[in-house]
Amino acid sequence: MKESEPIYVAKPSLPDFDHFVSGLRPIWESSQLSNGHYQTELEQRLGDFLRFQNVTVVNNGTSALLLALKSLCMQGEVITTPFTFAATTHAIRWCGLTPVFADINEADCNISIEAIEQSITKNTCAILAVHCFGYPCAINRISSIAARHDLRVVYDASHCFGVEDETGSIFRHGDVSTTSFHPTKVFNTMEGGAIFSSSSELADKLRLLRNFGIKDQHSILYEGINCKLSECQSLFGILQLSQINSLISRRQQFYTLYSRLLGAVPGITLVRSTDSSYSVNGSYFPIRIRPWFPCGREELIERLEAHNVYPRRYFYPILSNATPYSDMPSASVSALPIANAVASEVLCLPLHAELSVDQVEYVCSLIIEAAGHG
Ligand code: T4K
Repeated sequence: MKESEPIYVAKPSLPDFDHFVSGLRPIWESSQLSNGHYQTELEQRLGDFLRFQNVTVVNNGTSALLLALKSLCMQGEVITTPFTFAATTHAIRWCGLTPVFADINEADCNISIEAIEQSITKNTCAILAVHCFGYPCAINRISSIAARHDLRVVYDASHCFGVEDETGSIFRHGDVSTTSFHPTKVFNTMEGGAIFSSSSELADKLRLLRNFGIKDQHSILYEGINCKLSECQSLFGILQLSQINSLISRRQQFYTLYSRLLGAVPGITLVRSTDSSYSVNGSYFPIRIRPWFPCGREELIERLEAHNVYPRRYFYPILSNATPYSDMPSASVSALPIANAVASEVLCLPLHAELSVDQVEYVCSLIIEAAGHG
């Protein structure tokens, strides 16, 4: 394998360039750059693909979280995971709510049910759980806790495009689920995101919220904001959607190959889903570098980077250790032993549809070599 070509943790797949250029013509001819029909068409096509119609597309996954939380009109504490991307926790604060961190499971890195239950107070209004790495949370158990305590449930499903069980998309769960269409994600619109609502009324409200809350020329119903997806990006998404099944199956192929090559390497633990009823979309390939691996995570990263392989420490630092949150009582290291341990060991290996089998084998060979020559 040619060593000179960098292998990044992620690489976006692009639609056919000529199709994109010819799709731009109606945008040019109409001068409708935003608030146009491609945004609506993308929502409809996503709804058809996902077999779930209450879709509101927005300009990124962070906006999706902000609008989702805002749409539920809540006050108080939101129980959430510290093991996530910064956007999850920031969105809670930006909506004037208080994040309360709960620890995670060792196996799949999702929020722990027991920790959720221990964190509930009279001020709790919601649970914001992340299906981390595309692995589903304990959805049924979270629903029953929420029903018992009258809490709203928001899922940050940013890693979950294409994850489904035999009855449908994972996006249909919770009061609201959100996702990201960033270039590093399974499905991308350059920048973008979407919100999936439990009712068509909520989806309609979210469409108003994304456009300043303006209903028509005479009425402004909500204190909304501008989170619209541009027409060019919507077009990009429509074209990307036509190839998504083959992109997901390439990711799944590489996920399986990584699992086979690294599954038995001493000192490497694969982070896996514990719920086999959902498909794996191959959005990430997270491993943990355990203390008995011959070198530490940082040295392994150095070795890989020296060979032009660029994995990422998703998620490190965890949000409970980040400056805006580290003073909160729920952020103490002793309250979050598993999240802290996992964050110090986790490493996401390159996984995207543009890889080749040779590249995956090459990355694994470097790790196997490090395992033998510590
Ligand atoms: N919730 C969760 C659980 C999330 O994971 C995220 C985003 C969000 C919410 C918020 O969604 P957005 O508002 O972002 O839509 C990345 C992404 O910026 C972020 O979207 C993502 N999660 C997070 C897990 O990872 P970085 O800083 O590690 O990515 P970056 O830009 O360094 O890209 C990584 C690699 O991908 C690069 O080394 C090369 C490649 N790349 C990247 C871009 C942007 C490309 O080849 N082309 C590109 O255009 O944060």
